[in-house]
Amino acid sequence: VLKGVIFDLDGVITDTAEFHFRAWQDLGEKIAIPFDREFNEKLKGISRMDSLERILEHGGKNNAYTIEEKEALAKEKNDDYVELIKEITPADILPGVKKFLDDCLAAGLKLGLASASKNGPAILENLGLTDYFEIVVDPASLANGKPDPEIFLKGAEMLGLTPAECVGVEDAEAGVESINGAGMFSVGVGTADSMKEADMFVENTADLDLEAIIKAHSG
Ligand code: B16
Ligand code: MG
Repeated sequence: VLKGVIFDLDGVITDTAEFHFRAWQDLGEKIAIPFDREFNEKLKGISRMDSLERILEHGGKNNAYTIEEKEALAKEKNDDYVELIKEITPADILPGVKKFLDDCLAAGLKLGLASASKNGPAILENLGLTDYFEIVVDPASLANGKPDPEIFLKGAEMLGLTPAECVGVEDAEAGVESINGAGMFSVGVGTADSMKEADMFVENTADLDLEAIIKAHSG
């Protein structure tokens, strides 16, 4: 029986991908590693430090910086990003998400957040959604980021539920892999191709339908 829903944040509840993209691109220009939107797709759901590693590898500069220098670069990107997300308001909640969250609560489901973002709580606050979530997994508490299952396993544990009693909602391939690895039913938001590993998918958040999900989960 479905008792909980664990959500990814970026790309599912709100679209901060554009802000991440702008902040990483600014940093990329400073260190002479240009990249486009297509490359940016590979950074979705990936932690801050792992994202930086991927960018450096993309520019053939994996060994160009010390750990301290990398930490300074990651901080520079985050300072930039934190400024950008101050603009977020409840109007930035993705289509249909508010209704879906209300439907979940009305059905007595517990809600959790499993975002790789250390800025998750601040973003929920700006969106006016803090009170919807019983728990937020602290990504700093994890040994391994997505695609490792740890974040979704921890979310279920914090809700006091088994993975089988939860569904996970994700827009990133690394995120779907994480949900599946946790032994949880995965709901993808994206194209048929990018969400081919998900147990079910919708193309748009507006199509998230709790009844359909409950049916498929008990399937
Ligand atoms: P921060 P999600 C992820 O969030 C983003 O998709 C990814 O682009 C970002 O690098 C990561 O959070 C870390 O974010 O730098 O704010 O800690 O999709 O897992 O909600
Ligand atoms: Mg995401």
